[in-house]
Amino acid sequence: MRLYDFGDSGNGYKVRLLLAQLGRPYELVPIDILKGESRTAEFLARNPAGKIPVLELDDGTCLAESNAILFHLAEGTRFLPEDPLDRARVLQWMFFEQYAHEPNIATSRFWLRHAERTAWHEARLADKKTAGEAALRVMQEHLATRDWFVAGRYGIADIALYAYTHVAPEGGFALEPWPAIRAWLARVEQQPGYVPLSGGDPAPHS
Ligand SMILES: N[C@@H](CCC(=O)N[C@@H](CS)C(=O)NCC(=O)O)C(=O)O
Repeated sequence: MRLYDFGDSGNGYKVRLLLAQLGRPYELVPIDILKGESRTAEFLARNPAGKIPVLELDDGTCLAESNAILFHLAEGTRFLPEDPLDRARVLQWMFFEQYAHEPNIATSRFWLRHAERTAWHEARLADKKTAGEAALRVMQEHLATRDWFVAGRYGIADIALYAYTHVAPEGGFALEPWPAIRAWLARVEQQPGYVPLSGGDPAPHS
């Protein structure tokens, strides 16, 4: 199994975290998205959308979209419930992550870390701040009365949302106003097999 990935990507990190927690070996193939390596003909043959992460199975089949990869890898494991309604709730939170959270929090983080800051970016950062904070509010309210997103246990909905929430300050989103989120981040980091996004220890959240 091979994972085509970019080290600073939270979308790629979701997959790395689950693979570590599953104890599944894989070959990491670094793709430098800042140098256009996700847009070469060779890479587009693996994912026509030109985005990492891409998981290549041992038979050469490729699967893209971080949350689809999580769903596939988690099948039959403790990270994905069996109950049909719970599985739909996992999808509910992963679609929320892709629609309400990632386009605001992850994109702001990417622009602040890697992109040139133009007036165009500044205007959009302001809109993304409002929308990203709305997403954090939804998470805070859900977690105010629960330890985990779905079915009372840690799973791929938590992994999908953890990836960009724990680095939200790098996108200009303070976590101080959200105590239930900070407590949940700390719980995620105590899970067996947890690995950080990059080499060092995660920042404390509480
Ligand atoms: N919805 C996709 C988003 C993937 C994505 O945005 N990947 C970024 C890095 S985080 C990328 O590959 N960008 C390179 C490019 O667009 O050329 C997922 O969840 O996997």
